[in-house]
Amino acid sequence: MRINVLTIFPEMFASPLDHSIIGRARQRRLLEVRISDIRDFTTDRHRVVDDSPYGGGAGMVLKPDPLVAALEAIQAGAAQRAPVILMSPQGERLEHRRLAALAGEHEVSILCGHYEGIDERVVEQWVDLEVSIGDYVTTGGELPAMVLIDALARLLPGVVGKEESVVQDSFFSTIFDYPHYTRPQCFRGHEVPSVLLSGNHEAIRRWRRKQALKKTRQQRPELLAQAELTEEDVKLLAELDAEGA
Ligand code: 4GX
Repeated sequence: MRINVLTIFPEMFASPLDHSIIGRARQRRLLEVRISDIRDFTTDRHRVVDDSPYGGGAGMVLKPDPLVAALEAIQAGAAQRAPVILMSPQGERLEHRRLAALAGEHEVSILCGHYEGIDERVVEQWVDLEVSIGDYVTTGGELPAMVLIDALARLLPGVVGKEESVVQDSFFSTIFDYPHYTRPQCFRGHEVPSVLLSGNHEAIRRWRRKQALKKTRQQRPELLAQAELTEEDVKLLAELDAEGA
């Protein structure tokens, strides 16, 4: 998959996309990230990318001309036009379902806004989808874009190893993962739950499922309400109730 990024801070993308799973995916050509500096598409002497809003008011707005010139440069020579995504607090909240759909695209372009935002004519005429990473405000669209790229990349075939993809599956369904423990067996007086040392795989499986249900109900009861529960799940939840958990 190819991801084009349009930004006024291209340097911000260097480190986060160079390491770990995403860095490896890029080396292996499973993912290609192309960063465009919007400033390179200005035509004035001072390379100005922003201007004050018509109608007055605080802050600045990204000018439409360099933005659209950058989009056209990306689209030049492309077989089809890749969907254009704007990172914005006014966008649809990013969720797994949307990521799974986007993972099926050959190419997408991500626009990183700044200040009060971008000229609305660009949103109306050139943007296909507005995406928000949550109901809070970041200082720019770059970190939200990197969140989108990271979460999208791990859904591409071959990016996450086989072992991890099983864990990934547990996030597809709407119940949380179970808690994990590693050595030492006793850490600062806190023991690993004894069932995990028992060697009884059936007891371990059941305990993990119960803990996953407990955590989900505590943190996100609405996820549990949507989940498809098995007969065993219902039994485990009743046990948790009886324990007062
Ligand atoms: N999820 N921000 C973008 C500027 C802006 C405003 C309006 C376009 C339209 C954010 C988020 C986010 C702050 C990035 C405002 N750009 N982006 N920026 N939450 O808060 O994605």
